[in-house]
Amino acid sequence: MSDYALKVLEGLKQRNADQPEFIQAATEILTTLKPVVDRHPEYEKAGLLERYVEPERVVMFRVPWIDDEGKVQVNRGYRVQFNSAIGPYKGGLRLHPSVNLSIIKFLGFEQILKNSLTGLPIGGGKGGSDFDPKGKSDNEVMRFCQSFMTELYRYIGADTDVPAGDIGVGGREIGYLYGQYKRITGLYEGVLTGKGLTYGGSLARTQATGYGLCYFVQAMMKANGKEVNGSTVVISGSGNVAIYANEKITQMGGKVVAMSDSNGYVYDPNGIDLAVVKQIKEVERKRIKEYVKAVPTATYTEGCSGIWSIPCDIALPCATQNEINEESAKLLIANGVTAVGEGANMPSTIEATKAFQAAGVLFAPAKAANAGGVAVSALEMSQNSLRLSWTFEEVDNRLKDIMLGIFQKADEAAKEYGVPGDYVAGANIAGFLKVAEAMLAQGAV
Ligand code: NDP
Ligand code: 2IT
Repeated sequence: MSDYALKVLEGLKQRNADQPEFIQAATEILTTLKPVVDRHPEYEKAGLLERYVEPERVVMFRVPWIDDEGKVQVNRGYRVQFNSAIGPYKGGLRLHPSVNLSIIKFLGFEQILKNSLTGLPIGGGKGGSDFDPKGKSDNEVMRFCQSFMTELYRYIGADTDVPAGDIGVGGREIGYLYGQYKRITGLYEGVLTGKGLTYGGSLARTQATGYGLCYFVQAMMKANGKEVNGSTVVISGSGNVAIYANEKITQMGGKVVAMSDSNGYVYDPNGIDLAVVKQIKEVERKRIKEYVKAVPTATYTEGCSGIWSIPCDIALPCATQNEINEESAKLLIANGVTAVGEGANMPSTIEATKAFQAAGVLFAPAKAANAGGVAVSALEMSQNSLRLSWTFEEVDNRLKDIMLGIFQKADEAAKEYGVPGDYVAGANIAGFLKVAEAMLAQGAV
């Protein structure tokens, strides 16, 4: 690593010693930026990396809400506004009991380069809360969302910061958040994306992350003489990203044999029946183990990491961070995996990523491969500004072009900087160059 990047990373580790996920994301990025930093000695004088690793702003706040028994509950809310060099802060909100500052910072940090790769004018941000939506009634979720927005509204806006969904935040939550924002501010504006189609949402946003992941994986495989058609696929998770990755990969001729949730996984050698999964997850909000009641030929196994022991050609981790460790990666490699596409954010540990790359597995890193969601979010912002809605085909075609464009950028940057085929480095470098140039142009801010 260059002396400068190393120095910044060491400083970051000291100042954020209690933030392992943030350190992990920063280590991966700063390590791969060495050749860029070596070529641009002006970055050091401009304190560019020191500024880049420090969020422009972090907001943490109390979220009191009243449960169905009338008792007051309190959660902690976050919004990290990381970098606005190339556009207003943009990134999802996560509701999960594991949420803390380290997780929101790693997600916001990843988002800067992801959003840059889309080619659209969006900066990086992320937010959320340690609220657990599981087992809560619709009214409890609504009261939480209203209270969360009652504090958040003062920091966001269609031209300043535009949140969206992530784990635990889908159409229902975005609706409640939007209603409260409008009520407080009186503004009917594109302050959130992932909105319902009746109030400013974009067609194809629901599908965008999963579909985009498959477009990226297909482009990567094609460039390396391989194809999705005829492959066996394992997808972890059974939420928004996993479901629409399944839908698109199946349309491309792949067969998905396993999906999971945080309790366990189902294996269906005949190919997962996606209609059953959608009914369980999108309509009934139940557990994946219900699948075997509808499809008795399938099997359910407790524990989610076992899913990586199932032989497959393509693995698409679409659940959460660090869900594939080195051991799981080695199991996938031993069973002949040829491509890994990260639908979730940072689902592979650094050791797992290294194992895949050392074994010659085609590896599509999250910030490139899952950028389709935020890309269509940016298209939703465009439509809101235009006061127009595009057709599904129009949005989907733009999504395809954007994902192919991201693959090309990552591929070309990897070649130009001497690491051909390393899409991790390629994506980091291509995303970073645009942000760095914008930061330099705007002076020491
Ligand atoms: P959902 O809430 O719709 O689904 C999340 C899925 O992952 C569920 O199956 C959930 O299981 C599982 N999961 C969540 N946390 C854990 C955990 N700690 N351990 C094991 N499994 C877990 O979220 P999304 O599909 O939207 O998000 C999935 C991933 O994709 C996340 O990493 C997110 O950051 C990333 N992403 C999402 C985008 C989007 O547009 N939604 C865009 C880009 C990336 P359970 O129900 O049991 O909790
Ligand atoms: O991680 C992500 O890119 C998202 N959760 C989507 C963010 C967005 O603004 O659509």
